[in-house]
Amino acid sequence: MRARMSKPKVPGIETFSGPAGGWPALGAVARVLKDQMAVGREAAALRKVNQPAGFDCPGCAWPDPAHTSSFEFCENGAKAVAWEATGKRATPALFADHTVSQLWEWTDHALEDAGRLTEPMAYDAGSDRYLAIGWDEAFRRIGEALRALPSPDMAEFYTSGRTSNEAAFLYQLMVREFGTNNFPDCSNLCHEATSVALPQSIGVGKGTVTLDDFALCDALFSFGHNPGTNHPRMLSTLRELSLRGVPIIAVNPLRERGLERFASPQHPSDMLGGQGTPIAQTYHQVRIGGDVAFLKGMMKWLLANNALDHAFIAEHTTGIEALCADLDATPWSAIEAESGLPRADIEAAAQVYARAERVIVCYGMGMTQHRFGTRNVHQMANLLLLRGNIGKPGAGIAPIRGHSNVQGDRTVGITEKPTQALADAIKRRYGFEFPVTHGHDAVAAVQAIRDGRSKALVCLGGNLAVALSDPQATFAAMRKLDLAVHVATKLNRSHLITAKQSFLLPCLGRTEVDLKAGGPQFVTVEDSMSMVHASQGGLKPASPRLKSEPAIVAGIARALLPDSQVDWDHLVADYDRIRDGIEAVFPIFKDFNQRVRQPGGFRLYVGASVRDWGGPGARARFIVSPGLNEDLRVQGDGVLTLTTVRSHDQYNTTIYGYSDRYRGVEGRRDVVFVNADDLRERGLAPGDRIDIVSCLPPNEAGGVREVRGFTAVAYELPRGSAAMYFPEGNALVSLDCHDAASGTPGYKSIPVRIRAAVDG
Ligand SMILES: Nc1nc2c(c(=O)[nH]1)N[C@H]1C(S)=C(S)[C@@H](COP(=O)(O)OP(=O)(O)OC[C@H]3O[C@@H](n4cnc5c(=O)[nH]c(N)nc54)[C@H](O)[C@@H]3O)O[C@H]1N2
Ligand SMILES: Nc1nc2c(c(=O)[nH]1)N[C@H]1C(S)=C(S)[C@@H](COP(=O)(O)OP(=O)(O)OC[C@H]3O[C@@H](n4cnc5c(=O)[nH]c(N)nc54)[C@H](O)[C@@H]3O)O[C@H]1N2
Ligand SMILES: [Mo]
Repeated sequence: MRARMSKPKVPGIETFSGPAGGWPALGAVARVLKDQMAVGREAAALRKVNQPAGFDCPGCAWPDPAHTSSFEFCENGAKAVAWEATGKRATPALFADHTVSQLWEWTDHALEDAGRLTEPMAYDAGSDRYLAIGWDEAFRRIGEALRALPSPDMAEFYTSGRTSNEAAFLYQLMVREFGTNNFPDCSNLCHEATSVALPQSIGVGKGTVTLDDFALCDALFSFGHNPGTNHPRMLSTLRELSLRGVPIIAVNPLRERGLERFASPQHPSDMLGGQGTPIAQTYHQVRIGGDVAFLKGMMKWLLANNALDHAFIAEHTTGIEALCADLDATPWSAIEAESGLPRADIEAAAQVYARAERVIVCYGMGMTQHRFGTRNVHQMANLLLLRGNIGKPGAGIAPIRGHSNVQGDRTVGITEKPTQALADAIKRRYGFEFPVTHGHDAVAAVQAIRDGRSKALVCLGGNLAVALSDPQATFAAMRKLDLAVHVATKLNRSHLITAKQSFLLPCLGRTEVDLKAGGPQFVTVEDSMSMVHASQGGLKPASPRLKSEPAIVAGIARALLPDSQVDWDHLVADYDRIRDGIEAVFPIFKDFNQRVRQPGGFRLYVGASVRDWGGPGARARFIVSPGLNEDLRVQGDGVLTLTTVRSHDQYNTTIYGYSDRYRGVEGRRDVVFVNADDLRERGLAPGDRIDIVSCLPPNEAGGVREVRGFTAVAYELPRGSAAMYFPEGNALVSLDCHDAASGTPGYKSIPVRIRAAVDG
C-alpha cells in the first residue's frame, strides 16, 4: 500500500509538459521518414502537399490557406504521406509466405506496415492464401458474383472518405445502375449527426464558415475535437486568433495539449521560448456527454440577461418560444449535475459569448459520436442562432470533418437516401432509372449481413470491420458473406475476414501519378469548408500493376453491367468527362472543370452562409431536445462513462506507432485513462491491470462485452469519465448503441465498469 502512495512509475507513462508542435514534432517526422525507408521519395512528396499544383494531404479535411507558397508543416500530415509513399511493399511473396490465418495474428500496425499492395489478389480457400490474379479475371468474377445475387439490395457498397469526387461519383453511378442504394459510408460513423441535424436547424448539412471567417471572428468555441492530433494545421489558425487576443474557449473532458499551447515550427520565437503560444483562454472540462447541459446553461444565461439578437430571431428563425420554455424548465441544479461544471463557469462562458460580435463554434467527434449526437448539434446551432452568429462574416458553425474527402463523397451522391431530383438528373444525363428507396447506412449494412439479408460487400477503401462497433458481431457477420471486395492501398484486418470469394484490388494513392489515355489526370476533393480543389500526385506508382480508383470502379462496372447505358472506358480516359457528369447531375458544380483549374479551387454554395435557410421563405429553426439526455445515458453504481479517442500516432484504424506524446504515453496503447479519485474509490491504483466491462446488454452469443488486461492510468478528467483508444474500445459498443436519428454509433459515451483484471 505504502509503495503505491509514493506514485510508482507506470512503464511508458510520463507526464508531457511541452507545448503541442515544437521540436518533438520535427523529430517524429524524421523518425517516420527513416522508418518507412524511402526518404527521397517521401521527402519529394512532402514538398508537394497542399500546394496549388500538388496533391491534397490525405491526413485531414482542414482547408489550405489560398495560394500556399511555402510548405505548411504538419507532423501528422507528414506521417500520413510517409505511410502512403513508403518504400515497403506487400507483394504476392508476402501472401505466399503467410496464410490468412497467420496474418490474422499480426497486429493492425504490422499488417499495414507490410507496405503497399502491389497486385490484385484473390483468396484461395484451399491453401488459405491470397493468390495473385489478373485484373480482368478479378473484374469478371466480381461482376458474376454480384449478378448472381437474388437482388441488388443484397449487396453493400461501402465508401471511406479518402475517395476522390471522381471515383465516388462513378461508384454511386455504377451502384445505382445496378439497382440499390445500399451506401454504408464512413461518414455514418463520423459526422452523420451533423448531416442530419444541421439541415433541420439551418437548411444545409455543412459548415457555414470559411478560413477567412477565422481571421474576423472575435470569439471561438471548441467542442469535442482534438486539433493537435487530428487536424494539426488548425493550430496555426488558432495561434493567430490567440495572438489577436480572441478568446478561445475549449469544452472537452480531456485536457488536450493542442488546445492549451502550441509551438509553431514556422515561428522561431515559439520554438526558442520552449513553451509556445497559449491557445485556450479557458478550458472547461465538461463531463463526457454533458455538453447539452453546458449549452443549455449558456443559453439560459443569455435569456436571463436579455443578450439575444431579437431582430435576427424575428426575421430569420422559428421556434424561439419553445426553446425559451425549455430553458426556463431546465433547473441549474440539473445543468450543474449533468455537465459536472459549476454554474459560475458556464455563466462565464456565456458572457464571453455575449460580449463577442462574431463567434465561431467548431466541433468534432466528441459531439457527434453519442446516442444523442444530433441533439448535441442542434443545441450548438441554437446557441449560434440566438445571437445571429450564422450567415455573417466572422461567425458560423464549423463541423471539423475527418477524412480528407468525406464531405465531397456525400456531395457527389454517396448517400443511402437518394432524392427524386437525383434520380431525375441521372436519368437525364445517363438514361437509366433507379429506385428512389432508402438503402442501408453502415450499421444497417452490417446488421443486414449479420442477418443473412446481404451477401456481398464491396469496400472502396477503409477498414469497415475494425472501424465499426462490436467486432464480435461484425467479424462473425462478415465471414458469412458470399463476396468481399476491397479496393485498398494497404493490407488491413477487414481484408482477412474472408468470404466465399474475396478480392484485394490495389489502387493508386493521392501522392502518385495517374496516367490515362488523355494524359496525366488530377482528381478533386472538398474540404471541411466546402472548398473544392484539384489534387495531383507526382510520384511513380508503388507498383506498375496498380490502377486508379476510377479505373477500378469502371472495371467492375463493365463486368457487372454488360448492357450499361454508361460508356465507362470513355469516362475514365479523361477525368474532365467525369467532372462534366458531376456538373450535369449536381448543378452546384457549375463550370466545374473551369473553376477547379483556378488556383485554390472554388467554394460550393452553402445557403446558410448567406442566410438562405433552404430556399425562399425558409427559416432557421430552434430545435428543442428533451432534458439533458438523461434518457439516453446509463447511470448507476460504479458506472463510468467511457469515451474512445485517437492517439497521436494513428490514423483511424491505421496504427503508425505507439506514441501518444501529448498524453504522456510511449510505447503502448493498452491503457485506460481514469480520474485518480475514481480509481481510488474502486480500490485501484495507477499501473494496475484492469478489465473494462460494458454495461450495455450482452452480445448476441449472450456473452458480456468486455476488454481485458488494460493498464489504469490516472489522468486529469472529470469524475465519472474515462477514456481509451479506438479501435481497442469497440468491443464494448453494441451495433444498436447508436443515435436513433442519424445512426452514428455511440463510441464516445459507453457505460462501463472497471475491475482488477481477473487473470491477475
Ligand atoms: N492524425 C490523425 N488525423 C485525423 C484522424 C486520425 O485518426 N489521426 N482521423 C480523421 C477523422 S476520420 C476524423 S473524424 C477526425 C477526428 O478528429 P477528432 O474529432 O478530434 O477525434 P477524436 O480523437 O475522436 O477526438 C475527440 C475529442 O473529443 C473529446 N470528447 C470525447 N467525448 C466528449 C464529450 O462528451 N464532450 C466533449 N465536449 N468532448 C468529448 C475527446 O477528449 C477528444 O479530444 O480526425 C481526422 N484526422
Ligand atoms: N470507437 C471508435 N470507433 C470509431 C471512431 C471513434 O472515434 N471511436 N471513429 C470513426 C470514424 S470518425 C471513422 S471516419 C471511421 C474510419 O473508418 P474507415 O474509413 O473505414 O477506416 P480507415 O482506418 O480510415 O481506413 C484505413 C484503410 O484505408 C485504406 N486506404 C488508405 N488510403 C487509401 C486510398 O487512397 N484509397 C483506398 N481505396 N484505400 C485507402 C488502407 O487500406 C487502410 O488500411 O472509424 C470510426 N470508428
Ligand atoms: Mo471520421
